[in-house]
Amino acid sequence: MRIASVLAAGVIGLGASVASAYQVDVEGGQTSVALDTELLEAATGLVVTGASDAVTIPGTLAESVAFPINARDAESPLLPTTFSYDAPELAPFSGAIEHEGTITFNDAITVGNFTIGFDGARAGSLGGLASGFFVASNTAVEAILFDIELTGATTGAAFLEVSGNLLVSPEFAQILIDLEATADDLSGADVGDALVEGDTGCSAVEVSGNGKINFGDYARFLRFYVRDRAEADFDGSGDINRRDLFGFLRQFIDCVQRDRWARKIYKRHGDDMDDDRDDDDDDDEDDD
Ligand SMILES: [Ca+2]
Ligand SMILES: [Ca+2]
Ligand SMILES: [Ca+2]
Repeated sequence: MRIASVLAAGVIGLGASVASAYQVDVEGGQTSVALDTELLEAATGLVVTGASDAVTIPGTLAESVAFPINARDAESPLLPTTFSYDAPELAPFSGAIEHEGTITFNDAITVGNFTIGFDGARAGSLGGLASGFFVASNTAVEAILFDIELTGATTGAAFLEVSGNLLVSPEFAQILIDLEATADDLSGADVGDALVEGDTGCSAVEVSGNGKINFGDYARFLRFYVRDRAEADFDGSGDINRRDLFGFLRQFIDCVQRDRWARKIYKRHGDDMDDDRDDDDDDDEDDD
């Protein structure tokens, strides 16, 4: 997926509502953050000394921690996630991805409950690297800490995966100078990586683990069901019965339709953008 074209379309889409594609809401998931702790310590003297209970260790990236993405009905003090996008592209998009969890530096500076948002005015700053997406802290330290340089984006009806470099924002650079952590302006320094793994409400039926909703998932669920295994308790009731099968089927069909519809629209628009998801629908090669 060409990131520049995604972004351009996203920026254009911010002001207009486009009704022709399938809107997908991010409902949960997690964002992994791998800070370059050696670089950070050498440049600023900052050392991570703690993390709150909500933080998952390790995260998906090597040497990372993960922050859960808040639900769309999250209640104060947490912020509700509002990010939506049109599948299978990431554009247009709107809203923000909100997280729970904090980390503390030097037993003194706590940042977290992060917002990943987008500000078109930031796009192209920091030597052209800033995508416009940023990471803001919503604790006592209330500031944009990082601009995100996108390094990858894979989207669909079933999932959202976005990766990027964490660049010290101009605001964070000033905070570090004010704290006398450094005398240098560190704006734009790449101090880590982030990986957003957004749950779009279809992950419950993506049981084969290949990121697509297709026949392999249905076949695998049926096998769980017939063999009466705990994985078939789709509604979480503790029993395995027809309600689980019907519940699965209903959501499975909804998610397959979303995915198909999104792909059709995508084809109709005649965009020849690289698509790593254009293989056939009954691809169930990982369904052993
Ligand atoms: Ca990096
Ligand atoms: Ca699958
Ligand atoms: Ca059940």
